[in-house]
Amino acid sequence: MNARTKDMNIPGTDGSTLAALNDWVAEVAALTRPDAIHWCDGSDAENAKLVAQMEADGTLIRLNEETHPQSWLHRSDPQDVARVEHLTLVCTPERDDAGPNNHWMAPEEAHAKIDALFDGCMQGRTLYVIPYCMGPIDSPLSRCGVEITDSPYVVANMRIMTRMGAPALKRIEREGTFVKGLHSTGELDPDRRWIMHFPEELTIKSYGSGYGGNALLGKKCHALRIASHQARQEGWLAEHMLILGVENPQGETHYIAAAFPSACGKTNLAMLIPPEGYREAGWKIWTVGDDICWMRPGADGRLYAINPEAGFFGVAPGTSKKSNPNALASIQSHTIFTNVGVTADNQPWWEGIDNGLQPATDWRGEPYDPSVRPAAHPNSRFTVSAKRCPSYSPMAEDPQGVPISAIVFGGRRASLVPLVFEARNWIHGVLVGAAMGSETTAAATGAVGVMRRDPMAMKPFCGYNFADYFAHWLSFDKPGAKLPKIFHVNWFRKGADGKFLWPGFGDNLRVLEWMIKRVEGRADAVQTPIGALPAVGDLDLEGISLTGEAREVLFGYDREGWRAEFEGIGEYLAGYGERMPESLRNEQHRILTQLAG
Ligand code: SAT
Ligand code: MN
Repeated sequence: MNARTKDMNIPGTDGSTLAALNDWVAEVAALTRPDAIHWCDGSDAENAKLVAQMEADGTLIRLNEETHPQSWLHRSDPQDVARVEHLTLVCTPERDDAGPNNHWMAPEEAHAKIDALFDGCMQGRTLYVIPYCMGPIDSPLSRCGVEITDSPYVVANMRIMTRMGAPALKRIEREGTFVKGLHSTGELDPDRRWIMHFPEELTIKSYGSGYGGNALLGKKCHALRIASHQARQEGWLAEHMLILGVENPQGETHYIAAAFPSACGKTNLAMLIPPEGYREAGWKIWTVGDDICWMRPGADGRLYAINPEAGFFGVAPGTSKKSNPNALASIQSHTIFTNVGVTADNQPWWEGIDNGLQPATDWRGEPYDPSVRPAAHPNSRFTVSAKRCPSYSPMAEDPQGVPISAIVFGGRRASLVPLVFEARNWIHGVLVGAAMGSETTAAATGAVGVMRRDPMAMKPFCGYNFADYFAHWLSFDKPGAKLPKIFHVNWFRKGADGKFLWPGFGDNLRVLEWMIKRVEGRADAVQTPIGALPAVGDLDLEGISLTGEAREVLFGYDREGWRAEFEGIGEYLAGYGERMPESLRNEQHRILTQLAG
């Protein structure tokens, strides 16, 4: 315990055998001046106590115990419902190391700004120390961190989303290193809010928000922004990707990692239920993860992936028995719902749940009136353990990870982009990822539905300069590497009437099947400048009917439109200046020339 905390007589700063951890807790306690310090062990008893306390003070509202046992509703501050990208900073000594893709502040200035907010902010509150492990506790691919927070809601969510408590602390003490995450909900004032990252110091500081991606520091802050920086130094990849296993009727399983921006259906794809004909034939989908993927080359040259998370923080609206029965089954019990509506008998309710019930109260706690606001906030969420998911893969707990056969990039594109295409090779695949565009969603504050470049779905999450990030991706292409094939998909193409042309959901397996056959060298494709596209007949479309327009645009490509797109991609890459790898600029140029020729 350091001198200052001893003077202040704050007991409990020495909860670990690791001096570096005790010293940091003491330092934070001296700054934030909590009434008490609690080291989380992750036990059921600890959780029950915290939940009871939150029920008593109204932070959590118990839902219908008969229909939704051990489930709670949390209503956040109405001004605190999504990630705040404009207040999220990467604080590297050199501005260029954060890159044009990040908001930046010099570390010294950033520390001073946020420490002034932390000063005394935990008076009257308890400081919780949360040791956590991202990934299976015994995996060499996993990494640990400690989050300090004054929010019991954060503790309860971190317990579901990470391997939290005593086993994580043991690993941290053995390894001696951990990512430091300091969080306080502060006053929940949007003008006193920052989410700051100090990659060189393996440190995160977050003040003034209790929302998921801003406050559960193991998730986007550690597992993506800080981890992407670590991954670059250590030769691996930290990606905004779901991981799923596709088991064919012969019992062989291929694992696929797929990157889509927030709220573009990663959870739905990760938990896909095969269409009837496929199910009868014996196809199965195994869920490994729905949001984050850490991959590294194995001894055999293939990429092996783990899901660093232990739970799902999924978007509630639109989740139904039809769209995602596995998610719905997962959240029948032991779930924390945030900002959903409730029925008169206290069951959770959201737009698109399609269960025949009606909401009585909206997410603000007011009587439901559809002319005022939707029952559930568009970015309302459920937090649930991955083990509750019927399709959860036993391989998700394998310390060695799963071998990846295909990487998929995708976005929300109403026009131009066909259903699926395959990259020529790794360089082209990296360009496909780098050029990704998508329409914005409610997962971040700001306008919804605006097309923006979101390379590899990492725009809000890459902890360093995108140009260096693309170079890092390219570096995996070396002798002996057996890299996955790279594909691009678009489930969101619309017809002239503004309606989606592809049925999506379970039928997306038809596209995955084609990819796997391509990996195995058993499917045809049509070569075009943008990549290899299936002909309509190359996909199994039995059991669905597509309009003539759908067949034409989902499986075709518009040369003129793509030429304009590639000009835009060229301008986008040029925005990164000299740091942009030459091979990527050459690849863009090569394709543009073909499209123009
Ligand atoms: O809020 S989170 O960042 O955790 C979820 C998301 O936006 O993907
Ligand atoms: Mn996400």
